[in-house]
Amino acid sequence: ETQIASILKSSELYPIPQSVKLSYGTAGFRADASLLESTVYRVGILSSLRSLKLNSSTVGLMITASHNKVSDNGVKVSDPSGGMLSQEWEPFADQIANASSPRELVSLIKDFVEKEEIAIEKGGEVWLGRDTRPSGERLLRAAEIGVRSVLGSVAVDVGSSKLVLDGANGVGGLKMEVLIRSLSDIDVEIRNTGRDGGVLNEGVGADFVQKEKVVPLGFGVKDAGMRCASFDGDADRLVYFYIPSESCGGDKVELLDGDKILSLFALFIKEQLNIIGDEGKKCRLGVVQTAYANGASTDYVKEMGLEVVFAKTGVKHLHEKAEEFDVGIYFEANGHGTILFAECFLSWLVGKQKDYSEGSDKHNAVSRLVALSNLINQAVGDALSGLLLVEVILQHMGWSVQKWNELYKDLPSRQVKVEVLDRTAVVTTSEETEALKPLGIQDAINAEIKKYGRGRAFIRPSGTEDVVRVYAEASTQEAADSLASSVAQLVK
Ligand code: NG1
Repeated sequence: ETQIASILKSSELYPIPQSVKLSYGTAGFRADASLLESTVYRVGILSSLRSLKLNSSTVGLMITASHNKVSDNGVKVSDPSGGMLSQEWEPFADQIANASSPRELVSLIKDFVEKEEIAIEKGGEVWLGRDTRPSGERLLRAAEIGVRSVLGSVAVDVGSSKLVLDGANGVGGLKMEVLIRSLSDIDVEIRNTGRDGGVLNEGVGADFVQKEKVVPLGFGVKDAGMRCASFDGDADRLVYFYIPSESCGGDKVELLDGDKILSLFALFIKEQLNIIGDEGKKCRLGVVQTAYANGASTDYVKEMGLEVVFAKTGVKHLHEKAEEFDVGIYFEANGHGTILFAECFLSWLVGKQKDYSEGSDKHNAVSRLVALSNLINQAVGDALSGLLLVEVILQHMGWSVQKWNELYKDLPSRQVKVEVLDRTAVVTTSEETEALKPLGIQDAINAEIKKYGRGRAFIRPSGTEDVVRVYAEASTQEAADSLASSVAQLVK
């Protein structure tokens, strides 16, 4: 039942175009790229089933229209041998590609699964690839959703996917242009370099994208589904985002902020320590966040078994606390952070690199951690090294930005700033989560918080602008907005 519901739900996203009949031709389906999303999504489902039929062996799904014109695209499936999909499955491909409704699609799949005696429980594995056609990213995403709508099946993006970077019209974009010339296996398109007259941090950059949760200038629906990132003006902050395909012209983004970057790093490091085994598990891996961290991210890292401590806003405070761990990961929600390795833990790792035999799982895990410690900027976080580490981990996991985003779902939040005559009138506790002055204001804030499910809010004076900042979190966006605005009223 949940399997059927999963396919019904995802197929709603990919309605079939009117009056087009598609057939699995000489080398898969080919058509004008604008007609192919529903077909590629359905071929994703077929590929998962093919993998399941063959004991979860890896099946390939390739998006290309080969020598045809660039506005065309296509999709073909390879069997685990590397050769073309067995011709016996082609009629099924034709049937599902042309199924006129989600119900008909589900019924065709059900009949086929029974006929072929496919055990659906195990989960299949499909590797996704594409050529350089601009429509490829969007179609690859459709394929991924198709593969994963067969519950338990995994889609591995084997690379070639481009990152689009917003340089905030600042120094980071310019330096990134130089850096990528010396790198292989990474394809980055840089926008907002400042050369075309754009203004520093104006409608662009990490702070804008994180606080407003909308696309920066120079980005739009044409980039739907693409993996995008923003630096801030001096390139010490980094956030990722993508434009959801269902946004239909709106300017909203799905934001992957500093908390999500921290969670990805924590997961990767934890995995390597697990591979090292009992000795690895002795490593004190900890996380430092501020009161601005999304509550869902804190829950996520705690569930992973990591220690979480809180520091005052400003990386100098986080850095200090991260130094207390063997490996300390710190990030502000705005995307400023890094990972610190204690000297003695690093020498232990280097020693182990010599002990373990080359090519063994443990040797690989230790080597990955040593490489990570060299890649990341341990002096203080910088967006360039942070971006390279995110890219490497995503490639290692075979993850898309959408898959990464699913680590946990952010609790809706809202930040506003209030201009006041004297911001020093607001005095907070050391963790900045409670206001001690003006007298009575915290009680009033608490009374507001109580009105909302999963409500949380605090105020603090900015250390960089003449404002008092208000942060609010709640179970819906409307509730978070309304809590933020009523707390802002109390500050005025
Ligand atoms: P203030 O203005 O003190 O909130 C802001 C950021 C800090 C830090 C500093 C330095 C927020 C809420 N605050 O500090 O995290 O990045 O600027 O740039 O993002």
